[in-house]
Amino acid sequence: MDRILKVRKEFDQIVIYRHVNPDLDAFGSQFGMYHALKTLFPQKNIVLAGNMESELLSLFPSFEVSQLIKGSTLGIVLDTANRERIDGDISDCDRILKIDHHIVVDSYGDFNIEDVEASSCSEIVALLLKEAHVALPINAAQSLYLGIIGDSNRFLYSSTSQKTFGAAAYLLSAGINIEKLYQSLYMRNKKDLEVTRFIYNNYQEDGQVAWYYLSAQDLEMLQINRSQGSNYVNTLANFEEFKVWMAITQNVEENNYRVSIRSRDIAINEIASEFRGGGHAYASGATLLTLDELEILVGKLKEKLNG
Ligand SMILES: [Mn+2]
Repeated sequence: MDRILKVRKEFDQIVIYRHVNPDLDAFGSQFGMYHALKTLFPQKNIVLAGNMESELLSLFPSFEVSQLIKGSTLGIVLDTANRERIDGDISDCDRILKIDHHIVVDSYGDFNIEDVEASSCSEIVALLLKEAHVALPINAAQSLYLGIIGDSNRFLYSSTSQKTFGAAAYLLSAGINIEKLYQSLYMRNKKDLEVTRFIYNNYQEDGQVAWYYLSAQDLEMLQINRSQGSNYVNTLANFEEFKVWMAITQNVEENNYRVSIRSRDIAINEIASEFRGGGHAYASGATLLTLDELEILVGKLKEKLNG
């Protein structure tokens, strides 16, 4: 980290990137790095890259949009496994520093800090700053904490390690108010209640597989878009009778049906890949061309559960 801080001193500006479709960890590591560098190098031009339209932004401390200047540029790319997923153009950077926790497929940086064991990219950034004894500003700490919470599902996933809690302790020492943070993160509204009620009233089951289906009409009636509709998949999680649970949503634009599959104890990504999808062992996505395919998918899942 000291070496990197020294390297940073040599650049006129630093551009901070993250992946497209940012989640809490992408934003968290990006804003955490941004606010930390702003404090460390107040004379430097620190630029946030990527599309900044997201509902998630209301959770994060405010930031300034600054323009690129001419001069030597360091690009820091966070939480992004491969070049294609970077939100923004890195071609004008003189040097690239990649910091990531995904499986290593593309070490596109001039410097690469890759830790696949880390719960989140935000954890890596927090520990780097801790190692360098940076007195963290509260807005950086808050951002990084949100990132860790997002990717570890509030320390629930097995990716949570002693290092994760070490990072969290360092962030807490900056004085963040986690109760307020959790309140803003987990606050729901009546619309959520309506969608949840609809799912509980209409879900279907076959053996140990449960799912809900939201047609375009349902989505319109519930006043949510398709991807929001599939985000409710874990409404069917944590029921002892169901080992696999799914959200199926009609995708009118592409004339198909998107499936989010979650499971407990049993890997479902190989089955997902048979239906134009894939992902993690216990969390995958798939696409059905017709609803008739759903029956085949459920059949294969049941077969796997019984095998
Ligand atoms: Mn991440």
